[in-house]
Amino acid sequence: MTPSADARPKAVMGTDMRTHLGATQIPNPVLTASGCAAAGRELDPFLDLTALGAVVTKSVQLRARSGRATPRMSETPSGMLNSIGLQGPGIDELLRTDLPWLAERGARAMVSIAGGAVEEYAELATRLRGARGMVALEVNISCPNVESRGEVFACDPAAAWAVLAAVRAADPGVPVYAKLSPDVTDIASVARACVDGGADGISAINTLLGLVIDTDTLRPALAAVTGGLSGPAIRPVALRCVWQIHRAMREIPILGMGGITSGADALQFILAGASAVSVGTAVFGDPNAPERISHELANALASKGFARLSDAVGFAHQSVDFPA
Ligand code: RRO
Repeated sequence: MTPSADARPKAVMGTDMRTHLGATQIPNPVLTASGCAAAGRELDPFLDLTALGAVVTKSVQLRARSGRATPRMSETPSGMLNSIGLQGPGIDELLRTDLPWLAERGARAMVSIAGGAVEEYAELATRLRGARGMVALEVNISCPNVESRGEVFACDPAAAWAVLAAVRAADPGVPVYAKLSPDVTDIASVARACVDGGADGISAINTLLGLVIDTDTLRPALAAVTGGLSGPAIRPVALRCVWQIHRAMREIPILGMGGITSGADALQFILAGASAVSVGTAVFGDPNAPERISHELANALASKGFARLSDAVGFAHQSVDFPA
């Protein structure tokens, strides 16, 4: 249920919530997560899009795509399984309607791009160069619902490097974040390959590959059989990934996500090493969640004595001697 206006927590005066996406400063560390609200219009009646760090748009491809067959969503314990399959209008339509709509409202856009080949990512980055309102690119190399696992570039450091190097060459100036999959043995080595390729930061994590079987039909619940698991069920996995990436590369900014439903959840990601967070699955139950969580996070930071968000980034690593 959406909290009433009066019940919503208000930010404590004086908590400095400013952070960065690459070199670009943003006023609020809470962003939407790609895929849970298209390009933000659905959320507009419920929150002030301009107050968020950025709206992260649904991963866009070169051409429009209808996505996977239905059913393509299934509820799971503390989460959700999806096999949307990159449904979307394609880059032409995003540039023609969605990005101008966000820019006219003064909302910042972090544009998520996805492709089936390195060249497609490069072409998308080229098409988006200088797009009004775009503050960063999120390079989605980890969608679990692609035609073949060979397209999950984030499962192979060399392939991840190649995508990020191509995007960096296509647009040398834009802040670029690589979105990674938790379904790997060593996420820190994939993150390092992305940074070596030219990424400014890391988005962690995408959904985990999962399966639900319907015990009435005795068949998989999703038409595509497998799907991506999101929601609070994956939060400890996401937090572990953020922790490992921060431990490996302390200077690299991380956009943390995975089951964040409250300011306390967001604070965990900040303490693990994220300098911003994305809120995704929570908006299905509470479309005001990103705004609510940003106020709750400010209050949580203030109550722990942090005058600045930046002072809390990675704080939990202090005096922890374990290697990973
Ligand atoms: O569209 C999807 O099926 C999808 C994408 Br692009 C993604 O990155 N993660 C996910 O769980 N679903």
